[in-house]
Amino acid sequence: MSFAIKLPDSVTLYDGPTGMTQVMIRNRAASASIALQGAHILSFVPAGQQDLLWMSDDATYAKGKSLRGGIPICWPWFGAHNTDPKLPAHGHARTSEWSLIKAEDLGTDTTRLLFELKDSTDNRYFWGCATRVRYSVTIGRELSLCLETTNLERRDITIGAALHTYFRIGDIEQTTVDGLNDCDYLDKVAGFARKPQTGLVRFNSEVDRIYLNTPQRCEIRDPLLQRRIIIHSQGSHSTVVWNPGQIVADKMGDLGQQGYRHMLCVETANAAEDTQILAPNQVHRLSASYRITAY
Ligand code: TA6
Repeated sequence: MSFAIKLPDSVTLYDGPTGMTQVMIRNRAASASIALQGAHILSFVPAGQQDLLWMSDDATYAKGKSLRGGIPICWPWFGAHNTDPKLPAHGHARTSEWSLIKAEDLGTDTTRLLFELKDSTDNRYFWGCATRVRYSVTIGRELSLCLETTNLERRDITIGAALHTYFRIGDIEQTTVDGLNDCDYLDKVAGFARKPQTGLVRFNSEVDRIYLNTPQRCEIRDPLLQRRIIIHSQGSHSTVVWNPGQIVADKMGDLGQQGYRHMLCVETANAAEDTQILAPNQVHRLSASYRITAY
């Protein structure tokens, strides 16, 4: 496949399911694949380890459809649009085409890619604001992400966002999240009631929460896969924690057989009261990095 920019040896392009263009990265520390639709990271496998990410066996790979699993980018709003219910949940960045504008090796074990959201009809139709949106993805021993929004309007704009990461886990009922102790959360399952978190976050039914004033570090503890996933965030003071539980998962239809047991979303976000107001020319960066360590 020919391409406008020069690609290093660690990066190749190929046609994924239903002809969707995907980028494959292989260096000494890790391999990864990313769909150009949504700049959607589908897998990240550090050398000698299991995938950090979970993709549903029943994900639909179709133009303009969000993929279930991996790392969807929620932008320019998180969740439902706050005034127009007809607009797509989580915005349109996750279903729009992105361009790969740069790819470079930083040594033999790190590769950095830079994507830009195309200024598409969707962008103008759903959003209508002039912005530059870039997404830097660094693949090495850890996976590092930075979503950068620049306001090109002559007025303030409001941005909500999340890196809606689906982590692969051994079993949801044995998995916990540490680091959110003492934070309040908005509980979507209880009409967004505000509640305090005490201790570890545990899962035995649907959990759908926006944690507020969250620290820059939290971790997923997974005794079955014998690993911990350390999450570092910047430019974010809200963290979304989501697992649909069996009842909601069965209704969703694209989570696969018992898929909900093997996924957990912990999302570095700008959600609820952490939504960002950007002045003209202001740049906001939402960053996350993920590292796997022994349990
Ligand atoms: O991030 C949690 C959440 O907003 C949940 O409320 C749940 O609906 C999930 O995202 C998936 O949303 P989606 O639009 O991808 O079906």
